Amino acid sequence: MDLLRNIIKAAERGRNLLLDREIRIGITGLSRGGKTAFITSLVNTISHFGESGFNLKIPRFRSYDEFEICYGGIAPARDLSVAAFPYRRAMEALLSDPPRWPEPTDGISEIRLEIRYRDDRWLRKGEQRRLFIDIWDYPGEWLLDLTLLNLSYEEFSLKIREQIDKVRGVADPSAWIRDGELLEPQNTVDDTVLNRVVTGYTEWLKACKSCGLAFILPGRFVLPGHLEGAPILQFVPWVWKDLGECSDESLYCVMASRYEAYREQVVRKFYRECFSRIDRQIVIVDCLQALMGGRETFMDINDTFQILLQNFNYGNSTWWNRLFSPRIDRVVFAASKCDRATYDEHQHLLSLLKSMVSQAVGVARADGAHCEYLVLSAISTTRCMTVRMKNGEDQQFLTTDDPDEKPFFPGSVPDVWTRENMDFFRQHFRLSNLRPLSPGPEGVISQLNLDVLLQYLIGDKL
Ligand SMILES: Nc1nc2c(ncn2[C@@H]2O[C@H](COP(=O)(O)OP(=O)(O)OP(=O)(O)O)[C@@H](O)[C@H]2O)c(=O)[nH]1
Ligand SMILES: [Mg+2]
Repeated sequence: MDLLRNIIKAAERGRNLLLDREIRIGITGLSRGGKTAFITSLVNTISHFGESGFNLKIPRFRSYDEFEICYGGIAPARDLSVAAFPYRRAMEALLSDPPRWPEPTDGISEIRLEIRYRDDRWLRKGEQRRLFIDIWDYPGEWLLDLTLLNLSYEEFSLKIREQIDKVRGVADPSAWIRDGELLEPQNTVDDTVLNRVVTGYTEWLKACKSCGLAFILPGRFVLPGHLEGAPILQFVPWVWKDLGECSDESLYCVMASRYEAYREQVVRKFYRECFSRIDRQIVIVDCLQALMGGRETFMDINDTFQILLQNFNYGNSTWWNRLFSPRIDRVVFAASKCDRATYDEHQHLLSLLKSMVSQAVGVARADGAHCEYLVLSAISTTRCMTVRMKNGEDQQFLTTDDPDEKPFFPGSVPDVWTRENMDFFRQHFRLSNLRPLSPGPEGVISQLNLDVLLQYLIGDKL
């Protein structure tokens, strides 16, 4: 019976794919980058599809009117074994008084959206059709683990050794490295010493994270989820003197085999669940935060995304490879949280984004994917207004919902990153963590450029 059900499910999926009725969008973003806010905003916008006058709120999603979209909403779950994306909880937080941000994510969740529209293809003219959109959310800390998919334990250790040298100035690793000198790699495991080194290594990763660095590996060390305390997390990269032969029971081999188990049972499973069959991708980058973190953070993010994107399949998508070997044919690189700058600074923010992900874009383009850039605010905290000053010049300011907050100019965004620009930005830009604007009685989240994104990501799929 189960077999029959699986066959029917597979056939249904094949049919949906062939008719382009299903699209899987991969959201790629580091921890606190804005993934959950983005998914919440996307679900919110799509849930209002079909309401009278809603087209005026998303004017640059041209396909909306062209295909007479008449409905959008959350569809029944695709996979009953995966947690549902907590959309209702996120909306409750935004609708509370004062509005709150959705909680940080601590596990994998999934949501399936449905859009109904009119088919204009000649054989089916006028018929109503449906497009399903599948999206996954996950803790940003786990994303980087994908870079481990192709690294052996030795290569992983080497990467961390290089990273130590790069970031020594901002996050000091000397404590766990000193403790690690007591490890005896050729002897059997001494759990007490190993435990201390693992704890020290984890503390160092957390320190790197709090400095805004992106290269935090393995991700489950800082956010273990249900693996808290499991032996699969009891290893560290070998960054001490080179070794000769080790027996299978030796500490070194045990750590290597735990790393292998982590790679296969944790990382590969995560990849399969969230990324293995995606058609379109959005790469979310919090450029302003990275700029605040200084040169190391900024460079680190560029390197990190470049390494990360090497783990995805890019290229032209044909019906054949959609079915058997899906590829990502469109990628959007989005500078998130752009509402923290005035509109006239968005062009600079865009240039900054381009320079920041230049290497990563190269990876996707080289394989034939089409790439776009945009600035995005998934859940705005401000409105931008223009004021005519005494000297006759126009100046833009930001306002919020907070009556105690006067209109303010947060500062200029540099269009190229040099050390001087970065220092100036860090000293003068006001990068505050403001409350989200209330979605109001209509329950529509205030966002910027989501319509442009929708046109690019799904406009051609209707
Ligand atoms: N101004 C502004 N801030 C935002 C926006 N989106 C997110 N933020 C801020 O960024 C924080 C993190 O956003 P999330 O969406 O939770 O980030 P995430 O990528 O899901 O983070 P993890 O779940 O930790 O991986 C929020 O709590 C807000 O403070 C936005 O569009 N504008
Ligand atoms: Mg999240």
